[in-house]
Amino acid sequence: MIPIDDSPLTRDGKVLILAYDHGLEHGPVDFEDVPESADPAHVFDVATHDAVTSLAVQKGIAEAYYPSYEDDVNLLAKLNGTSNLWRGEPNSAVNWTVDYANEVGADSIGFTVYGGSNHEIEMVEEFREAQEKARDYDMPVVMWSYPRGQGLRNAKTPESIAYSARLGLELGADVAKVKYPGSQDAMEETVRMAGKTKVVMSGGSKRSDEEFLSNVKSVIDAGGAGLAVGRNVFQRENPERILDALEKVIFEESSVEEALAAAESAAPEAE
Ligand code: FBP
Repeated sequence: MIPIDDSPLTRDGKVLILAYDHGLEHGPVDFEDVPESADPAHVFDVATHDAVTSLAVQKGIAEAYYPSYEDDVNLLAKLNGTSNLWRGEPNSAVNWTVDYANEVGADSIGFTVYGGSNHEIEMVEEFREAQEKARDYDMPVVMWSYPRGQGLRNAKTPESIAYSARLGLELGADVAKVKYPGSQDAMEETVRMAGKTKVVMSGGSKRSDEEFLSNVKSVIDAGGAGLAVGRNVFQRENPERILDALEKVIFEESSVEEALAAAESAAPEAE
């Protein structure tokens, strides 16, 4: 890993990636609750919020929309990805190169590795190629590190999640994006295993403001660097409000209650 605290991916050493590759990974179902979230321009507008340190998208969306936002949004090029139509052993096609991502204007790259998949070997080799090329451009590398596949009995245990963070360190990721391991203690262990690699929590499916912010708070209290989140932001009617609260929890170390109160006074929730 390389120091990334001066890069556009971080603010005061912390990270808040807005992830928007769901149209590929999950399909239109993720846009049903808030239909305008299917429009990438809407999510690019959301990503102009000060709290967002980068927006993660796939190639097609970057090519089509980033030219209108390059002054206001930092771009994280999510290089690989697979649709939910694929039913095989977990794997992810590499959809663009680091060189091309750089041409499009990316500041950093993201790459999924499914440790435990029967495709782990090829995914790690593809990661190696991208990681080393990213070094030529001083681009931070974020590993979406998800233990998943036939070889794993239980991919969601704290041990598997700590192992996935460790894969990030071992393989040269600057940031490892992992699922929440269920408790602050388990998150502390995950952060410890990641060493100098920063750990961010993957947002997960939509939940209440309190529950979601409490998870984020426990990541920060455990020494994690922040969050890479999609649905818990763009599936809300008022994404700015949750971003206001996230800004408080991640960058100002506020409590959940303080963050919610500040967000409420800035943008009251509709009755
Ligand atoms: P969410 O915050 O919506 O969980 O997004 C994070 C993310 O990693 C996305 O980048 C990706 O599309 C999705 O989760 C993949 O989720 P999964 O493979 O677990 O269904």
